[in-house]
Amino acid sequence: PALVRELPRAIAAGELFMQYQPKVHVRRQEIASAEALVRWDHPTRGLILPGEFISAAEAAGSICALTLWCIKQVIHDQRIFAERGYDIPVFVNISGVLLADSEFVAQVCALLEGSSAKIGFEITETAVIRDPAIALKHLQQFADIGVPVAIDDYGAGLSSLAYLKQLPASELKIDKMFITQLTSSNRDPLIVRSTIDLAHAMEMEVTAEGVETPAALALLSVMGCDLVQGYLISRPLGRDAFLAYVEEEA
Ligand code: G
Ligand code: G
Ligand code: NA
Ligand code: MN
Repeated sequence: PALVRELPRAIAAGELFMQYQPKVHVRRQEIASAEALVRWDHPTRGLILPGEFISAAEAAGSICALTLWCIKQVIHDQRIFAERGYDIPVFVNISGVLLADSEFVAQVCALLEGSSAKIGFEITETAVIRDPAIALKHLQQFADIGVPVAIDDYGAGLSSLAYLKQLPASELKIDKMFITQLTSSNRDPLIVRSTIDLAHAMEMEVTAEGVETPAALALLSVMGCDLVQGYLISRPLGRDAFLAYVEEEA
């Protein structure tokens, strides 16, 4: 509880920063987009990962301010990528709490509508379950202003085909729990292959998260997976290290 009360101060003091993890297009072998992940460089505790403060921020009511800061920071960093000639869409994680928050959605739409920033959102299906009608309305508003939505951690939570059927999403991210043992498990390849086929039938791109080995990448390629993300390709990197990665790959 003490930690999350420090968030407003931390934001003002510039202790938060974003890391970027590339998502690579398998067939084209080029970077397609990146996922933005927030980190907190705390003056006494050192580096704190979002697992330690996001759910507390949701409970404390500071997730809206935190997420707006993240989006603005990503827009800022993306402009630096663009100045170097790299036009890279960046996906920001959005908590379920915020999908029910009309004020948040209005502020985000005001920020992004008519802007040249290429921001997408990653949401989990669990996020939609709280109040599906409102969440779907808000997701449609994002779609209407050209903000792509990716379904995150697919298969790991309370996945329901009833939600998949309705969500206006253009990308499905298969949870890393099905990928990290892809080539040593009997069932994971069956689940992954059928999920890829299902997503393609619904005209969605598929990302595999947690790709850690060349063998997994090779199998995903055969299965027709569109995008890969994971330690094999790159860990999440700070802005300058990410830019160096992008320049190296170009
Ligand atoms: O690298 P990693 O520890 O960052 O991510 C842990 C979890 O934190 C992931 O589930 C990720 O989606 C979430 N996360 C990372 N950054 C953000 C953020 O800016 N907002 C929200 N809501 N979740 C985030
Ligand atoms: O819930 P979400 O998918 O947003 O969480 C992403 C989390 O997965 C982050 O903590 C990120 O650092 C981590 N991650 C990214 N790539 C890999 C990987 O290849 N293997 C593992 N185990 N974790 C990864
Ligand atoms: Na995510
Ligand atoms: Mn995920």
